[in-house]
Amino acid sequence: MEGIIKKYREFLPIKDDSKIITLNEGNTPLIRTSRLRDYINRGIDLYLKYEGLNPSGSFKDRGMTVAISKALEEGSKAVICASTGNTSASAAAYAAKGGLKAYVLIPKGKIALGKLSQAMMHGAVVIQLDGNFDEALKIVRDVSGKRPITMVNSLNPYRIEGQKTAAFEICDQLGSVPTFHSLPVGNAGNITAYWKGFKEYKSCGRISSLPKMIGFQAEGAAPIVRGKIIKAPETVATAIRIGNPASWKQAEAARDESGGTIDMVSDEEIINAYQLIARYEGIFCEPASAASVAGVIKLNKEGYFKKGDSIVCTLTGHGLKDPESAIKISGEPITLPPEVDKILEILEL
Ligand code: AN7
Repeated sequence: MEGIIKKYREFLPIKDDSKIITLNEGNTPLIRTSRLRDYINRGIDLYLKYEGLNPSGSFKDRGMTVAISKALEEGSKAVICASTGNTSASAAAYAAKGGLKAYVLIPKGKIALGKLSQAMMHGAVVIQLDGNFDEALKIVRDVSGKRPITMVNSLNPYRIEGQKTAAFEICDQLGSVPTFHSLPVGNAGNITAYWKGFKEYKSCGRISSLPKMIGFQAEGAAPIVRGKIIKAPETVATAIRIGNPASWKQAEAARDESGGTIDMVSDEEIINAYQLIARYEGIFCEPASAASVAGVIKLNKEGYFKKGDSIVCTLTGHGLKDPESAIKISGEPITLPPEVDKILEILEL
């Protein structure tokens, strides 16, 4: 099936087939963990939804195919977004495919290199701000009201519509509903979208229960957990370096309606999970994505899960987005002269 719009057409507000812009997003693997599960808790069943395998390398593509298709349907010629990186990469790619002009506002020096390279390669106008994501989003909201340009942040309802299809896919792949669904939380669009998706699948009878939604912010960027706007958010997980999430209330509703929780994890816990996912499961995700697993590790230590619980963690973005973080925590490679003896010495076999 080509892309999430064709696959989940009946759940999406697309009217004009000729305006569908897709890069064949979705249909990402749901991977059952073994070594990572054994490390955390042998009594649970732990799955990773590897959204880094979307065309631009993140879950944003599910929302962007719908947002860009609708922008074209509505006759728009240009799109704009604020971004910690992945939204800008996805918007730039889908705008390129759709022949739309894209403007992206990013916090200077605070987005991972891979994401910046994508936005630039796809021909977006990249505007770096001496400010953070929250300030960039405020400007984008202002500007899109003053000019004929479509905002493609998750305040655009079509983004949420597309992203909810990840919840459908998980139920289809699992053949059931997980006990818990774990996500990193930044601007809180994705947790809102997943909860909407699970609820819609239940109301049309495709599933008979709902998961508990568990979301994780970074300690230095945890407005929902702390109950107040964070003016200067900081975390190694730059994707979720957000102090005033646009979908704050909807995230709280997902948490409360599902009986889940929104908690925070430290940068150290994020980096630890980032490394464990790579070393135990062979899956490379970006630091923000690892917050979902870091959160499960944290709650597990508090005895939150019961024997037999199934947990799906969404790995929102690909590890190659942020090679600098990976290299920084991995230490120096070994340097040797090109001699067999020297290599044999270090093999430890
Ligand atoms: C890898 O690109 O906000 O809670 O501007 O890139 O829906 O915001 C990215 C967010 C998690 C948080 N993981 O999702 C942006 C942006 C990754 C992300 C999130 C983001 P939301």
